[in-house]
Amino acid sequence: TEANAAYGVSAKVPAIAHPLAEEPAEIASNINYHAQFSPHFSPFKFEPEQAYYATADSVRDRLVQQWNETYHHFHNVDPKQTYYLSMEYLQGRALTNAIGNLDIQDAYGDALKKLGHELEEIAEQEKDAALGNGGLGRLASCFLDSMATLNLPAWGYGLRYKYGLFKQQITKEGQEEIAEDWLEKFSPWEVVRHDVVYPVRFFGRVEVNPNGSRKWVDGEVVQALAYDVPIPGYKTKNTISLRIWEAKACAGDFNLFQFNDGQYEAAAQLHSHAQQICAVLYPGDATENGKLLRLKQQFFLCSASLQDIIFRFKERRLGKGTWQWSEFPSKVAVQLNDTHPTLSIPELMRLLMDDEGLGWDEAWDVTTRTIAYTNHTVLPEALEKWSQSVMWKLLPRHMEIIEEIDKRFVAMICKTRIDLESKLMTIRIVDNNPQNPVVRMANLCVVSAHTVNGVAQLHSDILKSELFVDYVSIWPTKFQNKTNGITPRRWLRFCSPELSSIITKWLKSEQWVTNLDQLTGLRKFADNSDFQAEWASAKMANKQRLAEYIERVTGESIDPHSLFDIQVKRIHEYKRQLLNILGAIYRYKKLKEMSPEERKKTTPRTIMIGGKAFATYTNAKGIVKLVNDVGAVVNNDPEVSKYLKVVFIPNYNVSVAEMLIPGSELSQHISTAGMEASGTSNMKFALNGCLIIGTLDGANVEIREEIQEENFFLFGATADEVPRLRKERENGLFKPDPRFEEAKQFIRSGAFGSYDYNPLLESLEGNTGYGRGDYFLVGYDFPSYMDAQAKVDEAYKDRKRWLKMSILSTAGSGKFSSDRTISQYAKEIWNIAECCVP
Ligand code: GPQ
Repeated sequence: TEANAAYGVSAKVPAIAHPLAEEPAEIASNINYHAQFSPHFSPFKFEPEQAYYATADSVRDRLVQQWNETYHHFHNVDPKQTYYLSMEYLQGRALTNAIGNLDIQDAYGDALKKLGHELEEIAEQEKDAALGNGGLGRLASCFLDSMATLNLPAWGYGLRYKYGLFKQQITKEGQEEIAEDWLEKFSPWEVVRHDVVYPVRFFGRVEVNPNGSRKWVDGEVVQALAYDVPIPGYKTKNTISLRIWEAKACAGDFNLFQFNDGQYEAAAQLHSHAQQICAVLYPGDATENGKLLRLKQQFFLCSASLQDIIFRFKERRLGKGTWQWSEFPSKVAVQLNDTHPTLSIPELMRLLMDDEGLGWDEAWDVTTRTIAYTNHTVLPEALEKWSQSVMWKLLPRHMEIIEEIDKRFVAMICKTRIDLESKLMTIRIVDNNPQNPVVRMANLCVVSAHTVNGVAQLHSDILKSELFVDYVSIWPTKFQNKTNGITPRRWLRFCSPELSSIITKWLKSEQWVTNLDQLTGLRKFADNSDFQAEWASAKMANKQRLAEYIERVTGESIDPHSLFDIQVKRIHEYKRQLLNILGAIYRYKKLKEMSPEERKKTTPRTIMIGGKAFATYTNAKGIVKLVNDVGAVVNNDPEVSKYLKVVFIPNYNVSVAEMLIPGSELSQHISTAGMEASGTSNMKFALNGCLIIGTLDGANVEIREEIQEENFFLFGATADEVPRLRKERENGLFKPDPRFEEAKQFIRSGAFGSYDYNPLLESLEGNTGYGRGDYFLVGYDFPSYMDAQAKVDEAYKDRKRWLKMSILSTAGSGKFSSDRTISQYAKEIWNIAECCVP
């Protein structure tokens, strides 16, 4: 105990290893044990940071035990297993989630108190693991949580980027990007598997053997080293793996001769090539070099993961004597998260043919029965196309295989579907346009995968009726819908303990956490004034917590009694943050024109906007700048700032979302109809009793169906009207609403400073061309948006009505659990069943 005191830890708490302790006193001594015997810092310190790492080490002990058991159980049972391949995972923080899923929050809270710390405070020490950009990456993380919770045999594969998504700083110039070193100290949530290493080749050439077989040789070989992150299920032993690959040079690649000769850089050249691969999430692809690196990353993920999957298949089958390749698809399901891991298709073909000796037909049968593809966008600029010359250079054998797949597809069309011959230009995989010969990755996926799915009903319908319409006529049963979902653990149970305990109390059960449909049981209390009062006080506590956060990070003090109106997501023109800010500008102008008496009758609002802009996306950066400039004027206007504030929330990420969403009352999901594949934050807000103002786009359509139309503030054109509206605009037939003109004119007048907003304003003008003739229809939707906002203001004045709508939003959100989504994937695409660790 004297030593403890010397470490700054309470002398009353001994340092003893109790890896699976239940009692707070024992947990405290276990944390204390890690503080001393798993040292990461100099002794004599036990500040929140040291306490965080010691607590994480102690929680990890438990996870490792469950994790090993899960690994062995899957190995012994040898069920069909799913492998989710994704270039992105937005895991956020792990400590609170792990403690919550292990159901040990009270004991850990008490234990830390004994050590002089608060659990919430030390949890804030953790850096977000931001190995993703936005919705697609966060979806992958929610899916892992559901796979573990549903006891499914499933793993995730990804890349271990050294620098994840950049940190956003707001300066006078607008957004500035700063490298975010999430591994700066280290992550306690990963385990390096020194025994799991695979070679991954780049460049080189194809060698043809006398027997006609082909082999990829020479070039550069990099090692893929596995790091595993444990993913615990909620209140179950099952703990699955997210395996992320790191690139390493081979030991022999270091040229000692050159080094001793003083040529330090040349000596380490192959090392630095290897390091570049996992250096940064999605490096800018504006240059040829950038493109090559992104393609290298994609192939690195595919090749390492498939070698590992094949190794495990053989290992488990060998225990049973032998294996047949035809059994592979009954043991392995591979899900491609968008086209980013498309190279899995030719890589699996190559491994089967060139390494395992299968013929084309057999390899093709195995590959196509194994792989399924999820599409996440219909935006043309986001559909991946890779230059054929880059592909030939980097992956010569894969290009041969892709050309063969394409050739066979074309032959099949010519033989069986002459009616589609004229469509070949768009539906074949290889586009030989001499100006720009490319490989179309989505086409490769659709031709090769056994199942293709969209991520919301409307999106899946658009895929079938537009983007993939010709393929539907070839393979009518290949296409499915899997409406996205979110994990109710992170996105309600843990991020809003106050609201959660009220829900549990009134439903008299906590089963909603794993059976979210039970939330419908709240509908009968929607008018109950006791329930409403408890609901209102939980929401107020969350608003207050949010207000404190905003004050801390922006210096802006906001009124917790104003309507908290939030739009947080990546900044993109199709998501229309511009519509939001133009609405705010118009509101400000009208408030200025009102008398003080009139102002008092309005509904006070705090409009919060947050999100990151891609570093080279000029208009998105202009939007960030505009929001900040509008905030600077509005918030410092003594006449208005009591009734309106506009706050830009810097560095939006997963842990910021966990703070914002529970405290929000209105959220904006206002994309041009048909453009947002699904959206998933809309689900998080609705689940937290936040009302939605939105268009009939993505999953909004289904959310509105579930929570009833009277509880949703709808506006805007529908997806089927959009093409006609764009045409009309091109033909000069669009007459803008005067309110829209007034808002734009106000910006032009210099009301928000002298920054050059012309490029941004131009994007809303014209018929076509540079301005794109307001391609995203901000002008067309503006009046109905403003009308819907007026309805919001009215509804907020009626407390009881608003609370009822808020309760009904939560009550109607059951469908949007990722447990539902993953169960559907398991049954309808993967054909896998539960494999529960006893
Ligand atoms: N999405 Cl293609 C991304 O976040 N990144 C991407 O590269 C692509 C899609 C989003 C999409 O925009 C949202 O509508 C979806 O809700 C989300 O994927 C998950 O499906």
